[in-house]
Amino acid sequence: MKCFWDDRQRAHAPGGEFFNGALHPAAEHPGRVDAILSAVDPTEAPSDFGLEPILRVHSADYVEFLRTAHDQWRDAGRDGDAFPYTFPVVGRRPLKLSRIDALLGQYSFDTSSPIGPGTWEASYWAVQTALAATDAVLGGERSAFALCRPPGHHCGKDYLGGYSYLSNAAIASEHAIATGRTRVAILDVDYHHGNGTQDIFYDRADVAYASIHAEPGTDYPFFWGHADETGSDEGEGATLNLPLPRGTDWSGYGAALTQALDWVESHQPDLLIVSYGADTYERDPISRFELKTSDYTPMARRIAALGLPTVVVMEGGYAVEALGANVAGFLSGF
Ligand code: OKP
Ligand code: ZN
Repeated sequence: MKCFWDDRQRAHAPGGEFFNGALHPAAEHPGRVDAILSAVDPTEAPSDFGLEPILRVHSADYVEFLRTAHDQWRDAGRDGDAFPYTFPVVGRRPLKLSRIDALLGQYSFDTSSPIGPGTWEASYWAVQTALAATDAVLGGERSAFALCRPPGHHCGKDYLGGYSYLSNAAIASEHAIATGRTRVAILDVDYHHGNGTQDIFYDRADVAYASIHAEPGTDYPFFWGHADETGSDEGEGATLNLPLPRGTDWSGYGAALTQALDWVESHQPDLLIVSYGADTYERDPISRFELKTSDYTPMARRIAALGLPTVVVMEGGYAVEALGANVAGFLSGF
């Protein structure tokens, strides 16, 4: 299996994330890729597909904000990473915002996703990595792995959050559609619901989104990922959410996976994108499922058994000591 990686993804190195009333060490840090690279050998570097595929998913004003936010933060005399502190939850409307603090609130939904000097560069190359892996599969490879960081499944067309800034999986999906595929399915097996990916394709039938994740009643991102979120308009029925309780182990997970795989198959996609998070692992520091390292190979085998051209895009996974084995185990199933 071809594995894609670009070293510029290390440029995002948040100093911390804010939750429970305090700044904590960032769970999503460059050490995660060191762990993965110790067990997986990425032989492929992405070429540069430019901004065009990004702008098929994200709004131009959001992209411009992300590209310049840290410079604006510095121009405002601030040190360190840029954080939002005020959010327009009562409704966003097209105001002419200029103050960096207003922009940060407008384009963020949480405080776990700081913008540092290298956030744009890393996010940009994460996207290019996902695009290169997708191109390989569209060109005939059965499967490919995109070692992406920061992850992407929480950010939307015009907002960041959940350690996500650009939607690697959504951009890869749109790239496949733009280059002639008719139907794409995204299977999201990260511990957290991929609210951003869901939001981007919620009203569309051509990109189906299925997710197995922790119940939003107990876990981040809280507001999305309920079983009754099934899509809207033309996309009605093209979203599937399978929330599972904390403590779920392979027996419970495997049953949900059967359901998700049947559903994916029924959509007859030309391409499958797997948003793979290793944070379902039993000792993940921010998650509460009970999967073991030995569960990832059978999990991947069952996905591979669909027989679809498949791009695996890296999302979360924070137990650094086991991350290499969990990712390598998963990939070996293909
Ligand atoms: C990103 B991905 C920590 C609160 C942090 C953010 C979680 C983002 C997960 N207790 N919340 O889906 O792995
Ligand atoms: Zn996650």
